[in-house]
Amino acid sequence: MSINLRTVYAFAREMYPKVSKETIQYGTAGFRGKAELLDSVMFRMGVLATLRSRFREGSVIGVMITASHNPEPDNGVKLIDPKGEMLEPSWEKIATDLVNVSDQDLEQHVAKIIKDNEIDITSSSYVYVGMDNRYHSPRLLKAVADGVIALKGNVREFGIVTTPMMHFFVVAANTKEAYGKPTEEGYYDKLISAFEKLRNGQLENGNYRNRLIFDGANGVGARKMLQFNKRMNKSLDVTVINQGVGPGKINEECGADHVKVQQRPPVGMPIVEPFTRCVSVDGDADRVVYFFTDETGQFRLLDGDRIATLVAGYLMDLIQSCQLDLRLGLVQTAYANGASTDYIVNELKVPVSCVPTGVKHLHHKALEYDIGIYFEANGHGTIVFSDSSKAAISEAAKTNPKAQTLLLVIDLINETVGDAISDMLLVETILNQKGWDVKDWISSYDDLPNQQLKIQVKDRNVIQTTDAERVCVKPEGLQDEINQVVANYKRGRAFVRPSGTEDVVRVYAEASTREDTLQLAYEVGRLVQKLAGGVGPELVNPSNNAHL
Ligand code: 16G
Ligand code: MG
Repeated sequence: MSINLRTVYAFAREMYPKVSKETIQYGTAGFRGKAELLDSVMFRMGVLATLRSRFREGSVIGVMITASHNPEPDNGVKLIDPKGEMLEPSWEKIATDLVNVSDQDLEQHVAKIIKDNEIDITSSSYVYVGMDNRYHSPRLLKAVADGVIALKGNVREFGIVTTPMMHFFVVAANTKEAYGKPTEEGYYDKLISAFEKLRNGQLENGNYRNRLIFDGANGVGARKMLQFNKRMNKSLDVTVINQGVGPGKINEECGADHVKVQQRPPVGMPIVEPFTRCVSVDGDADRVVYFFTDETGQFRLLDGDRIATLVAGYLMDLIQSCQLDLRLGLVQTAYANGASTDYIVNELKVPVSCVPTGVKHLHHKALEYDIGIYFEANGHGTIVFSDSSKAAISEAAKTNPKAQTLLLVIDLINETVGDAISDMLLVETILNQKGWDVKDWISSYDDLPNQQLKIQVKDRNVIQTTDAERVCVKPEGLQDEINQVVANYKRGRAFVRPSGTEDVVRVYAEASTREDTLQLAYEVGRLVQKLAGGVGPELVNPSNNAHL
């Protein structure tokens, strides 16, 4: 096969010229931005995916087009590595450089990537590409596909799928279908079959009711949940709201991010009995949170920390009853509620590690355990099982029914990445087996009140952190001042970090009371404004406000 790199330049110049002069960066969630600026980025990512596949000796590389929980005008793209992980960090830099070169320099630049990485350009390459349901996604998908074609790679288009489905397809293909069939039906079959076997015809148990409201965020998750419904035959009774067929826009006033950040239900909620289980996923269905309203009408959230603790307790019990000697660990970020960490360490006695924000850090750390559970408080997470733990569980399953249950649980989990629907099916399985409703679930511990702020500064990179973002090392003196402020609050904890997805500094605070939490967040926010070049309006002091 001969490849003429001129073709890449010709495609770029004629069809996907670079329109934006601004430098963009491959961040924690790939490239994100306004959709109209992304055509050239997508084309080049098609080119890069093809090169990456060749670099990885013909393994399938995935490309997902989505802006996740962002508003409708945005879109984005991320690459999926052969084992379903996020793109390797050294290639993030290659990706950033590639999208920022001019059209004129593109041909040379691609030649340099090929040379530097000793890529055999004549070898085969396979790229899978999928997209969310934003109206500009099909146009951007075509640009990715053209990037693959320009370098004579093989491209397979999956149409509208969730992000975790794309990860699943990539792993299924690269394991020669040991993980499942790399098709939409293959994905449904694997999850539904495990779910129904685990339910074993028992649809209700104790306080557990077989009924659920599912907020699809007007995104891909809604469509796919409807597909699950068709195939599940009411083994789970799910009502899907915010289906994306009405005037509502993706993530607007709905979805996991809205529910978690605003701490209130999504639009479109039907009137339901208090304590009805409700679930919100984000636009590409890789995040999930639960919520309900209590008998006084108060909104209550069950976020990623709650899911992590529920799963950790359940798996710990299963392992112990199978008498398996497996190391189970839980991975969180600094955003995990302090009460959840205390509960895991003191009650569940499961070891916890804390890593920087971003799925790749959590996933990587979780791989160190035999069974690694990871969740961000925002609802992104999954569980990974080492090959040796799978072998031990399979062996035990020959005689032990609990180990058989554990094997089905493994099949129910999408280990490749956080998967809102798979996580939800797991939570439903656990609640059903325990005979729990949301009241039982939420009563395992009390969350500490917490508050987040966004602070605008001249340059957010002046903030540098260490110790999984819990300690700020630059600008000098800021951490000392934060420590002094925090010391005044009972169970106080706070940290600051530059966002990886927005041009802001984030502040997190928690303390024993709501008032203290708001005050602590305010004081830390003020410190950031003072010492890290704040440019926004002055923060409002909540204690002054309370007297107004
Ligand atoms: C991205 C990350 C998510 C993280 C969030 C933090 C992935 C796939 N996604 O969405 O894990 O929680 O960024 O955003 O890694 P921030 O840096 O703006 O706070
Ligand atoms: Mg998402």
